[in-house]
Amino acid sequence: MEYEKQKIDAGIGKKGMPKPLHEMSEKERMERAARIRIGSEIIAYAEGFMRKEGFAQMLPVLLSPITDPLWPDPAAGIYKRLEVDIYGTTVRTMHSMIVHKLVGTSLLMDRFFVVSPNIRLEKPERAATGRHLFEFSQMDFEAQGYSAADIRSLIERMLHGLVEHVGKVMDEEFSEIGAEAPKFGIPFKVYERAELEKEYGVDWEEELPKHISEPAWIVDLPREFYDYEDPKTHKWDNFDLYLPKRGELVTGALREFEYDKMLSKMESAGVKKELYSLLLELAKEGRIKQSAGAGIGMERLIAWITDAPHVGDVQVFPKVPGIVYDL
Ligand code: ASN
Repeated sequence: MEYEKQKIDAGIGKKGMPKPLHEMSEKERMERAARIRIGSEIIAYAEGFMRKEGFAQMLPVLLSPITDPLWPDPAAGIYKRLEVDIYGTTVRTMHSMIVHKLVGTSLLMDRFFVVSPNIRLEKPERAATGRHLFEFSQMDFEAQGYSAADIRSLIERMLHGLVEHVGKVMDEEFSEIGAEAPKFGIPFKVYERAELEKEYGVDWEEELPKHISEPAWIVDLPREFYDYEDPKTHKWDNFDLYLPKRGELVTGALREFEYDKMLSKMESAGVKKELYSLLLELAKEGRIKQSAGAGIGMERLIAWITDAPHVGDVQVFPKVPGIVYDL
């Protein structure tokens, strides 16, 4: 079936969009294959790194009554939420395993990670951003007793080691796509969100990537109930990592764990608290312990390192918002 016919009419042309395998030229297939091989090495390196840091790998959860509300979040662009009834219970396709991470680190083990497939039905007009997908995977991890700064430093070390490693072992693949692994120093620069708003206005997310030449942290971002907000200063102890030209790669934070704070944030954001009753109950009983964690968008990471025009170019079967391919 022609995917052109299936796409939602949002002014999205085929031009510049990742193609399905059967419509690609020999050269395009060679480039896709090189990116997939580099991606495979990137995933293996990142998983190995996390294990060495003492994180246990768990396998992903895909359906659950509880998932990430993705609200309030200035970057949210979901046009539809998927729910289905199974065994008499409504479950949702995974937006992110954030609540699973909070409960898992509180009740089972101090540190774990998961390469987690997430389904987020982004608005079709996001096809053209080159950085949105309706199915993607993030390396999502959480740790007891870590601060937000500890998590940022872990990510810096991982990315630094990662680019050095793939630059060395994936020589041939990089020359096939005519790219080089990015170079940068660590630690990354840290920007306050309020500073960026002053400099670039409310659209700083769009502007910042045009003005940086190395990855940079942005801290203090008002968003979902699970990120920690200082009750006195109202500063949020959370962060995003932004890439030059490409924008957000990572989000993470120190977490809320107290019942009253979570509840009042849900109420003021209009998030349905009934959907989070298990988490609230555990918090009320004092069984949620404070953790910190983050998620790294794997397709975005691979697309950056392999200089791919669109994040869908690093998926064997692209999942571009608004375009439903046969596979
Ligand atoms: N994984 C993110 C985090 O750990 C949350 C998300 O994906 N919305 O903060």
